[in-house]
Amino acid sequence: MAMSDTETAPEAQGEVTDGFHLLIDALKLNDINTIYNVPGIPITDLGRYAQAQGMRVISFRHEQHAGYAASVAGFLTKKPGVCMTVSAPGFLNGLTAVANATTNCWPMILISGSSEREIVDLAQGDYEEMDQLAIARPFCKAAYRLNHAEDIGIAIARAIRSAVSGRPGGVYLDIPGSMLGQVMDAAEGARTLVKVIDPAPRQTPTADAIERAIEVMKGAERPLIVLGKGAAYDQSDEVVRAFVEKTGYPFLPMSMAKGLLPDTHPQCAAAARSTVLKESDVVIMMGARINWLLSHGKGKQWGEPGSKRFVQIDISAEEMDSNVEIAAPLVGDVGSCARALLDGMDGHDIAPPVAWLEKVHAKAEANMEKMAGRLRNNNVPMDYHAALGVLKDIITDQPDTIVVNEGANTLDMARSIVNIHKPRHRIDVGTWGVMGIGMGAAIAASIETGNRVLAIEGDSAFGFCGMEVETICRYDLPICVVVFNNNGIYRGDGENWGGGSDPATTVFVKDARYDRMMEAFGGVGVRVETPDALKRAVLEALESGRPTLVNAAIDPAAGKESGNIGNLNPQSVVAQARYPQAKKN
Ligand code: OXT
Ligand code: ADP
Ligand code: MG
Repeated sequence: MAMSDTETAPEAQGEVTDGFHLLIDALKLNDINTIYNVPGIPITDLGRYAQAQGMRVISFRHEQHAGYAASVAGFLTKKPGVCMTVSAPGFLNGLTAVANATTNCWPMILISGSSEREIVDLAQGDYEEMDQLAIARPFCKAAYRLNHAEDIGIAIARAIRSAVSGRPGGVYLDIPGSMLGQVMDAAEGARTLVKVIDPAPRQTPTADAIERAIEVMKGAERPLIVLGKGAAYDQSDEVVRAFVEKTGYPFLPMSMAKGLLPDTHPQCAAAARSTVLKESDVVIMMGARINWLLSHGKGKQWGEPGSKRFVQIDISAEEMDSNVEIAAPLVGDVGSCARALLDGMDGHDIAPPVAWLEKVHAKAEANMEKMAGRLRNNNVPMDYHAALGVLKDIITDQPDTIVVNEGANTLDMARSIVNIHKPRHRIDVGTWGVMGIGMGAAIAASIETGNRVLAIEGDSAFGFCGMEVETICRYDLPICVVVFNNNGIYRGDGENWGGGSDPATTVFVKDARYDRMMEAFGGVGVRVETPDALKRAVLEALESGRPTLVNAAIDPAAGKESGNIGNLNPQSVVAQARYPQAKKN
């Protein structure tokens, strides 16, 4: 409604604020200064105002990637990453990322605008109508709706604490559009804001629990430490390192814990994975769940049934005994538990037998030697090993570069070939093995750390999020994306088993020019066919800091079905008899 000349605008009275500005003030008060965003009704202006108020607002092309970016920001910073979306479809797009964040135990807050409550509740067909709060609940750690401007302070505080305390996770905050325009007296509004004090309190286990763990360690003949992404998240890097080194135990990093201690550390047992899992007798889990990635702690991979005793450090008490018996549960944060163990170890002989260390070392050396032989080849077309050998050397020389990695073969081979040297310098598909996290992760890593980012992407994985190269160019981020282009999912040489003219279900357009996508938005695109050309292109990208996409042609026949986890595919007895091609897989 137009205002007459005699009326005074509320702003001119100088004493009012509104829902938009209280929300921005509440986030800033809690040191949240970045929003990962996709604009639209009813939150377009909220993004504009946030930018005007000095926040960093990074607008994406699709909410899923804004959401993944927020969740990765949460992992990297221990503060909830914030994603902002429109109602119904935008909310649903962002919800995947909240669910993924919760699954990975990463703190994030999804703030979605929502439609008129009265209309939604009577199902009268509003613009983008959906009962978002009810839908969000099963997918996140906590979900709240904010109906009144005066509740913004407490709602943001509640969302932050829910996201980061205990086991971190995704939180949903529903913002009815009408709430944003609600007006309040400015001084009164300021008094409603809440600064969250000690949002994730440290938690130390009792002396008894520590003593119990030391007793288990004292009896160990073949001990092992497993480091998980919960330990990387905790940011107690020095204490963890001191603990690992004082024990002298071999350690096995889960994929996103790589670099917590360097992969080149003499105690690193990554290259002797099967040996240490099978033969160890005492296993100390530090911020790692005994889930599918560790075969649930059972089966052939873990040796004789009953041959292990577990010590488990986890912030979540319910994680204990989830899959196997835990002989010494330590419920607390990784840093406090490691510190208490370090102190408790004094005066006890927990040194591992030399024969065990020698065995692990010998196995790791043999595997690394075998691998080294495969990394320098000039096969045409390139295989994964040749391409990854180049990237391994580059990361060794430039260890501050953050590696993002997704795909199947591209993921599994990069994980074992490319050493990581610093904590939280590898971001990948996480607990769900989700494809499409790559560009969001790369953008968040760049925004949150300012470091160079190298994203090593399968061509399928890249396809889930490729449009975000425009976002990379728009914000001029120093990200080099290398697409391992083998023309398909797992392999590029699949056939249509029905013999028709449609392509196989797993193949893409051959020799697609992904490099031109980056060029379309003003970045650098390069197509390479040899390890030397790959090396030159990536070095130039990291040197210049310009957004770059290197389209690396990989042998379509080099990959395996599902990479290292082909055993998880269900088998059809009928297929073996009916389709001759099935035998190849
Ligand atoms: O000890 P042994 O002898 O056993 O040897 C081990 C180590 O000791 C050794 N090693 C080393 N040797 C030498 N030197 C060094 N440095 C070294 N380090 C280790 O190597 C071996 C193996 O070690 P590793 O890797 O540690 O051990 P392993 O046994 O593999 O570990 C087991 C796991 C389970 C922990 C590990 O495999 C793991 O972490 N796996 C994660 C797997 C995963 O999550 N995969 C992604 C999902 S696959 C599939 O679902 C895909 N989809 C479907 C889809 C998805 N996911 N999402 C959505 C939204 N929609 C659909 C799709 C579409 S993948 C995919 C696309 C794939 O195509 P792309 O084109 O993107 O990719 P390409 O395959 O390249 O074409
Ligand atoms: P990985 O996939 O690397 O094995 P997971 O995601 O399975 O790791 O496990 C991470 C575990 O870390 C979760 O069980 C989570 O509760 C726990 N965790 C998260 N943050 C902390 C922390 N600060 N201290 C201790 N444990 C934590
Ligand atoms: Mg591929």
